[in-house]
Amino acid sequence: NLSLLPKAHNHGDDMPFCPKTSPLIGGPIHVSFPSGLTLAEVQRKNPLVVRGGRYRPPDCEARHRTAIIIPHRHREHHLKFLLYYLHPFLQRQQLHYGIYVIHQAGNYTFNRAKLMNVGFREAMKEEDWDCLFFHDVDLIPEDDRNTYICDSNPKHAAIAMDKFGYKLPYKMYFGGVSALTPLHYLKMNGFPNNYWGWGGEDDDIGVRVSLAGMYITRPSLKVGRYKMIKHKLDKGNDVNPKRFNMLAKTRQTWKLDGMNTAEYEIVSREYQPLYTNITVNIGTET
Ligand code: BGN
Repeated sequence: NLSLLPKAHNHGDDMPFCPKTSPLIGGPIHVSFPSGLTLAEVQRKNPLVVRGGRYRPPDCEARHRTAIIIPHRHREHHLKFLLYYLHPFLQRQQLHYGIYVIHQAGNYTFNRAKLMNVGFREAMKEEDWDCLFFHDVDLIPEDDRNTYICDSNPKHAAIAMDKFGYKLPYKMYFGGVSALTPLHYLKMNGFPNNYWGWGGEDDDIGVRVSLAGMYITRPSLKVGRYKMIKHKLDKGNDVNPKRFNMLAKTRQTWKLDGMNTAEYEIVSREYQPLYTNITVNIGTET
């Protein structure tokens, strides 16, 4: 009797598409940071997440394939909370998704934007993602309706962060969390490789969007809400004093520096239960 055989999770032709709006999403999420939380606990709560932090809805064919790219160094504590919230959040949205942590090797000054270039290239080698979310490790989305899918133009998702009083700090702000399709990303030659340390790289990226003939879309203030996990400026991520000069030149530099010139060496690629960890040597300032 065939009907007694266990039903394999089959992603063949016979699965219906997921509904356009997931029936599983709610509204605001209450975000707190439970002490004593462990990655093992997060794993236990997300039994359908497979090696490398990948997931596909079990009963329907996802309409969207989203990669989350998280630049990282010495923030294991933040990463744990982000994974705790992000996995169930993305599953409620019925996405096919994967989480990539891009870990900068060594102790040289941090370079957030270059790590994003690494994440883009390495993630696209693995799967045909149709949307990439470039995500700071310390920002937790606070509303289920903040859908992690791409728009027809680059999207700035972190429009309302608690540390800025749930408002945009300035009109051109493009920091925290943004979402681009591979086409958007390549059209603007990715992100700059030469912003070492804190500040300015997100503004440069915002300028690239418009220089490449695109514009920034945003969710509503009510939906694009994020809680930031409090922290001090990290060691190895000093404020970049060159950022003003560099920003003034983006128009001259964006085609000469970016995805087309990103050079790096992969140190390791580990498929952890809740994320893919790519450790990379991105060199130093020249
Ligand atoms: C801005 C920074 C951004 C940062 C936001 C929010 C600069 C460039 C000089 C104009 N930009 O001032 O990188 O994300 O604050 O903290 O420093």
